[in-house]
Amino acid sequence: MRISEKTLDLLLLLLLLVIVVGLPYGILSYDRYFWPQNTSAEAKVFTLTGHAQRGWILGEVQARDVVSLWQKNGHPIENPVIKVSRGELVVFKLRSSDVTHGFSLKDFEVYLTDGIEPGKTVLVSFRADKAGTFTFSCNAICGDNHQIMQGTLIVQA
Ligand SMILES: [Cu+2]
Repeated sequence: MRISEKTLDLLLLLLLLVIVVGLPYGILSYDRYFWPQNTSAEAKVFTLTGHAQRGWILGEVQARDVVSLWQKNGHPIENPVIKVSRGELVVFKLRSSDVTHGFSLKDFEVYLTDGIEPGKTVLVSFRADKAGTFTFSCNAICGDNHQIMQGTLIVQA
């Protein structure tokens, strides 16, 4: 049996639809697949988004939203302060809204070597086993504000 051109067109259209619909779904399930392995129910999870001018922003922020957020908050750089209790398992979900950033929290031996590329999520976790005030920073030179791209982790006893 000969397949008519119209049928072939329809098949190609269907194939295209499957790809267009399936791709985002595939990416989402990929994200989900990796997520549970790296966390546990008791973990304290924080999302940090890096921005070359704005520094670390608490939460997941898209590049297009950074400027309006910045204008709303006034200050160009307002470093995030994260509070946890001693003994808690802490997970940072690290994102970038623009260029490749890095992450280091020396006091807990957290040090990224591969960087945080835009569009990807890098998970780091550690046990907050000592109380105090600690500084985390960006360890990939990302622009003029790289030196002040920092945040504070407070571990309460
Ligand atoms: Cu950076």
